[in-house]
Amino acid sequence: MTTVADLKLELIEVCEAAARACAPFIGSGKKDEGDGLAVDAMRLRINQVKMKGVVVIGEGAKDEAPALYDGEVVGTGEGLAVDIAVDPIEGTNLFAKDMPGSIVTLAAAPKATMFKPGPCFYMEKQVYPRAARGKIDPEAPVADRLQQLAKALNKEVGEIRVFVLEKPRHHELIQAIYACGAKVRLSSDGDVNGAIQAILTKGCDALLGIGGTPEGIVSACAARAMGAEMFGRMTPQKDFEKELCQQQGIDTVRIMTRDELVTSDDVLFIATGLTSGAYLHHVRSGNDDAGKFMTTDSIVLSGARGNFRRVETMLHV
Ligand code: VTB
Repeated sequence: MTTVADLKLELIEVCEAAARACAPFIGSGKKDEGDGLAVDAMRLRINQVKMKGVVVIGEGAKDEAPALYDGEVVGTGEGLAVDIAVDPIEGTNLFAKDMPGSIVTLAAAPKATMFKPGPCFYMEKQVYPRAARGKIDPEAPVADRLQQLAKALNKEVGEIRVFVLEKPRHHELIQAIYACGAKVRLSSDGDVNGAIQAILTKGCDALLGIGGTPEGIVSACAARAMGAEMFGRMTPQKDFEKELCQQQGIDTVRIMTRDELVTSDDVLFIATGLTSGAYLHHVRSGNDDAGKFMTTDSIVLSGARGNFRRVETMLHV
């Protein structure tokens, strides 16, 4: 293995294993049970991958959910040194309610190339497709940015669809988008899913708004792999988080570029569908003469020039 991208087939299996493990809880109304199973399956499989991996972006601290934790050493300890970012169930509410857009996600890049957000759990994100790269002024008002985007995509502003998390903090943003005549795709959760829709131009043309920083780093890996555009700014929301950011001198003003969020071109992003979505099927199960099987649908984005794979796996379990 000479590159992180070479690990793709093994790391897909990590995501698939997580998806199969938690699938029985899709639509069960229970989010923690599924999350725990996904985390355990992911941990078991990732520790068989030949790499010196460290989880630099885990989850859990924010939601106090079961997690692969920050600093956890993963892999067999041989081969390449790799930064791993994971979200075993991105969109646990969507998962529990069987609503579109819940995915297993994992991103990988060479050691020390992923930005470490420290105590800042929230990031203001802007994600645009490849055709808009270099053509959006991230500091400009939303109306101007939508104009720039429409021009880059050769569309009318009224044809632009922006993914925004449906949260009270986004009220003004949503009104500003409507005021331009553009459309908003709202979802209660899952802004990695929104970022991927924008990156692949599958359903949306942009993602705007404040979501989790871990999800932001994962999205930046996907954006870099596809040559798409992304910007991020640390925006602490909770009081304790604001205090910690201030104490640690975290810059909450400057907008970071995609290439600051992940500094290598050798990036890998994987998503496996849990519930149905704009670009992935949900986990399916069935029986044939060889017994019970489960089918998963994944996408793999790698390198920096837009290498895209779709992997459907049917496995007897
Ligand atoms: C964000 C977003 C995630 O949860 O973290 C959000 O990035 C949490 O926002 O994709 P609130 O704390 O305001 O609820 C998700 O939507 C799902 O984990």
